[in-house]
Amino acid sequence: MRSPVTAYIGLGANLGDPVATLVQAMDDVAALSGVTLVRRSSLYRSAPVASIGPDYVNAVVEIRTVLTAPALLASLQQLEQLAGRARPYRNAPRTLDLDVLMYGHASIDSEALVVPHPRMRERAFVLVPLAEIAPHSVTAAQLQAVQSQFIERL
Ligand code: PH2
Ligand code: MG
Ligand code: MG
Repeated sequence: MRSPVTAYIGLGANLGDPVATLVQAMDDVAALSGVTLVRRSSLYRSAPVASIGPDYVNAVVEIRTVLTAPALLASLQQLEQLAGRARPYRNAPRTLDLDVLMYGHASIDSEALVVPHPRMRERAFVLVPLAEIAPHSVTAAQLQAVQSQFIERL
């Protein structure tokens, strides 16, 4: 049996009913085989970053998982599909995005998955909810650097 790893998942949506989708997605992540949900952040409204369309709703959850990183990614992609995710082009508006932000202390750089998420430190919609549930993993300077990006707690 693999020993569990602490991982952080970023959730985002800006099509359909993003609040309902994110609440459901957190429950769906909690119900995944091999995953225990440890903490969920509040929901946040955020302006699109390098994307278009309506404001996003974002959140971050902490999990413990015995899944490998690729298996976790596959499970999250299934949940995106169930929520009707289409991928017409990069950063297109979406019904549900589930990103592996961190997977233990692992550095992964494969075709399918790059962890830690390469742009997470530039994004208030990741750092603010992450700081809420894992304050040790975000510095004041990092939060300061993204403070011009609009985000509000719902
Ligand atoms: N996701 C993106 C691109 N831009 N902007 C916000 N506010 N929230 C997101 O989740 C988001 C984004 C690519 O995944
Ligand atoms: Mg994303
Ligand atoms: Mg994604």
